[in-house]
Formats: sequence, structure tokens, C-alpha cells
Amino acid sequence: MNAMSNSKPKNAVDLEQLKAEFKELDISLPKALWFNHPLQHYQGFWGPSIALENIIAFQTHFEAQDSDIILASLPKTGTTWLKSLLYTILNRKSTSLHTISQQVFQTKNPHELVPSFEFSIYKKFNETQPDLSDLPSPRLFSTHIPFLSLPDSIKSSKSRIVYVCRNPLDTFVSTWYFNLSFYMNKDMKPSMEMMEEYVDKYCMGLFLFGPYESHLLGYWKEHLQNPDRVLLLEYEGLKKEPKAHVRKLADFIGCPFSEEEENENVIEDVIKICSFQSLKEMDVNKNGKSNPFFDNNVFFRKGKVGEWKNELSPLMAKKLVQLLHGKLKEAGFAFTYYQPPDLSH
Ligand code: PAP
Repeated sequence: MNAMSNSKPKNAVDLEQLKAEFKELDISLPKALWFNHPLQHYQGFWGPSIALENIIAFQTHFEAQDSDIILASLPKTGTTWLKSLLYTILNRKSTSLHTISQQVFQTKNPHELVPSFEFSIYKKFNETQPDLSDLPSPRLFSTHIPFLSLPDSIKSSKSRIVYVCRNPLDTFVSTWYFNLSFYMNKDMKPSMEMMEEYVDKYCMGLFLFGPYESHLLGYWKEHLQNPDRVLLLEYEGLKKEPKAHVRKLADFIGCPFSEEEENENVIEDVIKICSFQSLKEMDVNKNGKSNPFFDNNVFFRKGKVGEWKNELSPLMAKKLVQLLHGKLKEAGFAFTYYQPPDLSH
């Protein structure tokens, strides 16, 4: 049986067989381009070609532990923010908030503290797979892979998943600027036609880890069925009611704030340490680089809700809003903290 077919990947596999099957699969998968990233349509989503082998290695080899905490998200929905919050909440007692803000965050970007399965942990089909069994518990990981494509080992464990989502208009704008920064020379100005073309691609699901709606609905459905295992957070909610959200996040991952901590305003401190302003100003995030492809500053642009109003034409916004009124609404999903704009006139 094909280890990479749409059915479940297996844990014990023959390496040579896996490589041969990957070659075959690689040739047969539909391909597309998102800016300068080649994509492949795999298990219902558009995965980056450079990470496909890593994704399959992750699906094949990862062994979840019940104590694992996994941050899942579509790109540009709040991953960096949630990484900093999860790291701080989990380590506030063993490391102290002072050390986290004055040492850890001064030298490491949140992506270095919470590694991604498909971009930093799994690297192709090697003889030796990363040994993650010795990492301190609870282990903290991240992924952009849709729920349905997570390894069975995660699905059948009691590990907890934190999913963060963001309204599609701001997510598109954030994605647009992130990708433009690698795609175009700084002196070049993108045309409106180019932006329209990318809005259309986005709405068709043709972007990194798209489609938007199936990604969100996959985790949302799991959250409805298993609220103790999957927490769903909205970027807009975190902005509007940070204290309630950080408290909820800490409860969910099993590190609640004590009464004493509440009285000492520890939640407020966590929010401040992980705020956009604070992280953006760190030298490591202004001038550092944590992987060969990006400077850390690309993860900190504006950090606001509603920026789309300054960027998108009414037609582009209308197309993106239709994402909300289409499959998401049909499935019964509505954002709690985001009201789609009325663009009917
Ligand atoms: P990733 O998927 O590539 O890791 P991700 O962190 O999900 O990206 O998204 C980046 C967005 O989060 C940026 O939004 P913008 O383009 O609209 O500005 C970035 O500015 C924002 N962001 C990063 N850190 C924070 C933070 N601490 N608080 C709020 N927003 C943040």
C-alpha cells in the first residue's frame, strides 16, 4: 500500500520504499505557484513543494505524547504571537518572566522557541529521524498542516491543539506583504492587477496551506467535538480581550494562573512581554535571522485589526468576504470577534 496516499501514513516504513513512493507521488501531484513558492496539491491542501518530504516524514514518524501542546494555524493568522504567549505561560515559573523578557526574547525569535514540524523538525527522509523523546514535557510544537493531515499519532493521543484563526481580509493583506518582500525588489511597486490576481488565487484556496475555509473548518469541527482537546482562538478576540484569552489559554494547556498570580497582575505582564510593540523592538527581531530564508523582522509588520481597509479595493474585499459568506457560513461557522463588513452597496 502507498504510504503517501490519502489514506493514513504508517509509522514503521521502509526508507527506500518511501523514497521511491515519494518520487512517484511528487511527479503525479498537481502543481501551482504562489508568488515564488512552488506548491503541490497533497491530501486536499496546497503544501509548499520544498516541505512536502518533511510533511510526509512528520506524518510517518512523529509519535505524540499525551502532554504535547501543538499550535496550529494558517500562515499569517497570529502564529508568532501565540508562540510567544504559549512559551511564556508554560515557562513563567521555571524560568521567570523577568528572564523570559530580558534574556530569552532578547536572543530568540518565537519561531526558534516553538519549532515547526514541517519547517524545522522534520527534514526529509533521513535514516535518522529527530529524537524528540527527551524534550522537556510538555513539548511545544507548531504546524500549518490541516487537521485531517495530522499524523494519526496526534489524533489518537490526548495531546492538546491550540488553533488560531484570523479574518480572511487581514490575513490576505498580511500574506501579501510577507510574500511580496521576498518576491519583489524593494524599489518595485506591485500593481493593483497583480493584487487582484492574488486575491483571486487566495479565494480559490491556491496559497500556502490553503484553502482557507477547509483549514479553519477542519480544526473548528474538531473543537466542537472535542473542546478539551482543541481550543479555537481568534486573533481579533486576543486583541479585544487579551486578559480573558490569556487566562483561557493557560487553563487549556494545564498551567492556570493562581489567585496570587492574578493579584500580582502576572497576566498583564505576560500580555505586555508578548505584545507586538515589545517583540518588534527586540534587537533579535529587528536585525536577527532565525532561518536561511527570512529576516526576523518580516514576522512583525503592523499587528492590527482592520488594516485591510487601507489596502484592498472594494471588489477585492467583497471577494474575500464571500469566503465568510460561502462555505464557512454554510457550515455554521461565524467569528465571535469579527463582524464581516457589509459591502452590498
Ligand atoms: P507566520 O504564519 O509566518 O508565523 P504569523 O505570526 O501567523 O505569521 O502572522 C504574522 C502577523 O501577526 C503579522 O500581521 P500583519 O502583517 O497584519 O502586521 C504580524 O504583524 C502579526 N504579529 C506578530 N506578532 C504579533 C504580536 N505579538 N501581537 C499581534 N500581532 C502580531
